[in-house]
Amino acid sequence: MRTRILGILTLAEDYVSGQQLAAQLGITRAAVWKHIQVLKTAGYHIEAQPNRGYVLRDKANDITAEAVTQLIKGPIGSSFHHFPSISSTNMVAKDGAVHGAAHGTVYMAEQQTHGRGRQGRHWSSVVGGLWFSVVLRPQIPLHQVHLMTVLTAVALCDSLRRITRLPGVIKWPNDILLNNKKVAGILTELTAEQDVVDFCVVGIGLNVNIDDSLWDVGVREIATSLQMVSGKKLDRLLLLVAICDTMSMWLEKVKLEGWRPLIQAWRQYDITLGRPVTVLPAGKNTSYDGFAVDVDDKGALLVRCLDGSIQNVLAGDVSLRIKQ
Ligand code: BTX
Repeated sequence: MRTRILGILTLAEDYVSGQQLAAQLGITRAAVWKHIQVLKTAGYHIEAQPNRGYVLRDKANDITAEAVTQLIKGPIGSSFHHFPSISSTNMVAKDGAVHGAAHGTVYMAEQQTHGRGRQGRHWSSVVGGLWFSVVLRPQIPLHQVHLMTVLTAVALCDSLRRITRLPGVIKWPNDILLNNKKVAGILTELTAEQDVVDFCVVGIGLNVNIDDSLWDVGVREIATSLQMVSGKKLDRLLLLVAICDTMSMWLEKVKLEGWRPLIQAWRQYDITLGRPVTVLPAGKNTSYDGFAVDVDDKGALLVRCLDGSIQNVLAGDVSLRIKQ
């Protein structure tokens, strides 16, 4: 609810009345007032004027463990570790998980010196982005772990739409694109015992307030940031809390209703389906062409090959290139 209030105030040009907020959110004006008090305690500069309503003055807020844990509703992020600079949040989160970090613990850094992508690739992590990793103990069989990447990608797209109105889409399995350029990436790593996932660490890299002059030429050609697309600086705290809460919401929904609603949401966001693709299996030099037809209940992409056979392509095993 608080992130929704912040979302409305962030996008508003002027004061928003308590009545308007209450009507839009389906809560009472007194409840709106209470949420605003918590937001102020978390550091948001919200001004209230009788007869006019509320206005958010500083639209970007510092990320601190106190502010995050005050705003977070679900288990993801309820334990939060914040570092100015570390090697890789995935590495620190894996170490934390090995030493017993609880489900939902988040490790975040303002910058990473050795940010990692899949298959040992480098992930540029300069100041201004959101670089964080979530420890998950989802109690699922090993063959379903790819669905954690799917869940995170859906939560990212949901949050981007809600907070920024930017139409992020998923390029299977782990890229979020805006204007055909990569705005976010997801790196899922796991430890399993006897076919059951002990824990997995989902690393999320989201380019928020980054100017492309900070990137190497190679990254500049394929990447974008929310600031570059929207033309303004965005509130990283609000985005972080929205992503964590949306992940919590989807994990709960999956527990109650199974994977189907998640896969349906994924289908709406994915731009890979129905497109010709080139699949490059991990560690191989030869690729094959096909047509992305669907995703199955393990999170595998189903690719119809040129000979008509169907290949199940699992996240982490392949790179996909969408032909223009
Ligand atoms: P990936 O292997 O799909 O993408 C890596 C590729 O993306 C690189 O080879 C480069 O071409 C490009 N790239 C590098 N940096 C950026 C950037 N900032 N924006 C867009 N494109 C870029 C994607 O792997 C998974 C990335 C996960 C990153 C998070 S950050 C928090 C956590 N900690 C950590 O070390 N990794 C994860």
